[in-house]
Amino acid sequence: MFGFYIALAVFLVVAILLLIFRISRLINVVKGKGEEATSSTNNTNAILMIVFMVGFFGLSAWYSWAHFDAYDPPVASDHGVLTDKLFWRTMWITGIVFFITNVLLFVFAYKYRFDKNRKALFYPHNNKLEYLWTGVPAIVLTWLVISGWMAWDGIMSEAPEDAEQIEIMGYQFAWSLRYGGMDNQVGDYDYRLIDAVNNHGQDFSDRAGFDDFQYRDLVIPKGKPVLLKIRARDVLHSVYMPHMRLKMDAVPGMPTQFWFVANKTTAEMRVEEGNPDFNYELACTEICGEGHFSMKKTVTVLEPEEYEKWKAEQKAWLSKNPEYMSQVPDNLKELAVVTAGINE
Ligand SMILES: [Cu+2]
Repeated sequence: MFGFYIALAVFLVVAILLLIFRISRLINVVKGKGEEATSSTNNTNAILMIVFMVGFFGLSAWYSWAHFDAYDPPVASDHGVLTDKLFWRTMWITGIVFFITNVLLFVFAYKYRFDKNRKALFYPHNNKLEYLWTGVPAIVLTWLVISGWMAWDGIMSEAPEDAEQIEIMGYQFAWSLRYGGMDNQVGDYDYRLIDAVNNHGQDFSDRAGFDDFQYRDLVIPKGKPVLLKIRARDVLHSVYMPHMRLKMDAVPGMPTQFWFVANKTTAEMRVEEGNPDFNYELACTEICGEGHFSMKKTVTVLEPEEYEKWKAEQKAWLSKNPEYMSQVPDNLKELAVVTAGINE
């Protein structure tokens, strides 16, 4: 509500200034004062430049300060620490340059407005200045781009062999999660095998899928690589985990992936934030239809031993849906029964 009042106040001030400006112009036109009219227009414009500058920087500063926690959630992944560092470095450098150049822009527009007694200085060229303002930005930007590129290269590299594989599939309007099970490998799928029960279209000729299980939320271990295998069943969705600094589109027909290492458990973050109700979250960040808002999942980060214990308690999808044994090739049936823990 406070924000609304400020916006309203700014709007009213601008409206009043515009009216004053317009009335004073009209008075000058009626009085037939051409030159004075120009000078009064210039003065009004010059003052508005300063008003806009102060208003713009004031509101930006207020917003950045008041809502800082909302757009800077605490970081909880290894690569997130690195991308945060890159982000803030870039923010400081570009922010300072932005501030200086824009203050100069507005102050100069104010200070050097037309004055019939002042003659402009003709200053066509200066090689030193050209070198300086071409060279310095070129070096700084190259440094920023290359350090960002190297970080991206590391983040997008192949996931380690021992990564926990979890398939996350977006559809209108939810996420569905399939875990790799004890072998950490998510089994193959084929969209043509999707039916009302086999929602991931799991292909039962792949033995890696026999122990796969589904769970309603994302549960991951701390300090261990997790590989999200991302897909979409209908339209474009996007996996977003702000605390993990993770975002990757889920594209129908084009599997994507993202691997990361969480470095703080949910319990640790609850203590750190002083909030016993804290939970990491996963959301869809691609407007994918009218139910987009409901594509949210809780993410639980556990200590590695707790995670292994939780994983061992989960029942393979095949053991919960044994009728799909008919899709398992004959030579793998025995293996499937044992791996999926059917009839235990
Ligand atoms: Cu979505």
